[in-house]
Amino acid sequence: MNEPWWKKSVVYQIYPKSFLDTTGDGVGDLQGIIERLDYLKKLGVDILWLTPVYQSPQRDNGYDISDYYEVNPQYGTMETLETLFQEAHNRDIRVVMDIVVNHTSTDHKWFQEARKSKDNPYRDFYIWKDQPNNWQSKFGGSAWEYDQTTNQYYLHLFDVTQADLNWENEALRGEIYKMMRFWVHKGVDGFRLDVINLISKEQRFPNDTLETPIDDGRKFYTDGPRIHEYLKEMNERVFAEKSGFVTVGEMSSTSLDQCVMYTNPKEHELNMTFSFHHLKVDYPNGEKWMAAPFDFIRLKQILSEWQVGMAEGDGWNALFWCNHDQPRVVSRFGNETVYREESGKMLATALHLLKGTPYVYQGEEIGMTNPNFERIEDYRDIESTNAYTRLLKEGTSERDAIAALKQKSRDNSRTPMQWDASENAGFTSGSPWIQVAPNYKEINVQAALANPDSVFYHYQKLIQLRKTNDVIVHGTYQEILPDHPQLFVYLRSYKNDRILVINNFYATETTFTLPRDISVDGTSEILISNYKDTPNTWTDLHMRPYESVAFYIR
Ligand code: TEU
Repeated sequence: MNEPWWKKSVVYQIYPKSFLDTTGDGVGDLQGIIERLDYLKKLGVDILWLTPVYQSPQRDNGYDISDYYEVNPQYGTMETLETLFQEAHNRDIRVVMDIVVNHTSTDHKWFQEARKSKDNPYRDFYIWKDQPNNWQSKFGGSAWEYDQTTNQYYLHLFDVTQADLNWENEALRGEIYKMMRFWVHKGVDGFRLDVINLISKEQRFPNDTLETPIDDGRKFYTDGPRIHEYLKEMNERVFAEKSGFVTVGEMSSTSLDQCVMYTNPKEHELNMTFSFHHLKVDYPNGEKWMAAPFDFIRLKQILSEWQVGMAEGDGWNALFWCNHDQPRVVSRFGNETVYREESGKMLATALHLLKGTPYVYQGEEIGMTNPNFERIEDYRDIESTNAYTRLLKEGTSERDAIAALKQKSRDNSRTPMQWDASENAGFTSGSPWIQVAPNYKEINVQAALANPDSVFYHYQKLIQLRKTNDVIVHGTYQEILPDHPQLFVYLRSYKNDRILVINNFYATETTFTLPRDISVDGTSEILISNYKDTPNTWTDLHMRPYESVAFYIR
């Protein structure tokens, strides 16, 4: 079957600020990434996704761009970035850049011009109103900021320093496409498009009810009225220019139907989408900032719903547990202590054998955990520190507020990459911009590479299996035992191949019985497992703590 190359690929996400510092300033840089490309090659990944490295005041760690055409000097120079592209391509690794076009930094020259006067040529690059509606920022507080100079308010769905762009303005769209083509001509192989489903706003800007955390205005700008028109235009004027160009859209609060439309090839919009419903199963009543256990049955339901729905609609999932905005998956859905490696491998198998393109977030491949910072002073993320302030103001105890940040803060995945057991985990010779997780002496790349049974080699094997097993890329998906309280079990089928994947998400042992038409017997070949002595024939179908196994079944 002649399928697009990115369906067999695995993507590695790098958060440059925390990857490797080669200058001693405590911040990761582009040269550090160049020096670790052979490590990525050993892991076997095909695509490298770089979060933003453009000029930025770093209020939101680069998602607040002040110049799309310049590299942030803290990360290096344009020449170093071009060398990175070249060195990655020399290793047959493609590079995807993060593109943030829902908003710019208020330091951007467009905004600096726009705020000068109501008739400034750049005024309509942004969204200005005489009076704000009641929409709320995703980082807390009103989504509108008063600007005294012209006695109007501007919209910011995120931080006050991240002003939303007005996509209704054709001149603005033309500037964005011109910028995108600049990076395509630089040799970039694809884009990750930040909150791209928020760019089309309902032009009446109506109030919302504010009755629940999701009645905050998002229904009037999420998957908005002209979003598909804009994405088709973007595809035609930018992506279509380069054969094999890969695009993944980050879709905040979206729906399955929308993601089918975004990624069905007949729509000529995007190749795949990130959706987050499976990463909100530990948000009680939709409230992120509360420490809570995750709802395992709901997690399985969502994963299955999206597997079936995207396949039926000829859409394509980006598969991920973790990124720079999410806690470390082994802490969230696995076990960060006794069964850290077993659960890290189980989670990898559970995700990578699904239908879609898997994403590995830096450090996930060695089972890095949340740092469990106990002091607010150790947190750096604007969303987290805003939430902490709000929680205390609302009467939450300091203990519960810290508990919420320990579980949910975006800083959980932004601590420095743990390279070895030397000071600062080999990340920097200086003082790191954010503390290294305390367990770096045990959990680091050097230790992982020296241990043939490490999480690293489990990821390496899964990445390899995708290349040699069409059933993983093309197979149908069927959940088995959906009501089992501990096991996530599914069957993938393609032509004469069937693989059964069984994952125990808990530290307790359990047994199960399979449907009559599925038998695991002496002819069943193990594809991958996370215990060294997994039997390939079972009489009592017994699963040990966090045990995971994938069988070929005939
Ligand atoms: O994230 C958008 C987004 O939805 C998340 O920030 C989410 O709102 C948050 O994690 C709470 O669940 C993208 C980028 O990934 C993020 O780093 C940026 O802060 C944000 O957009 C604004 O550009």
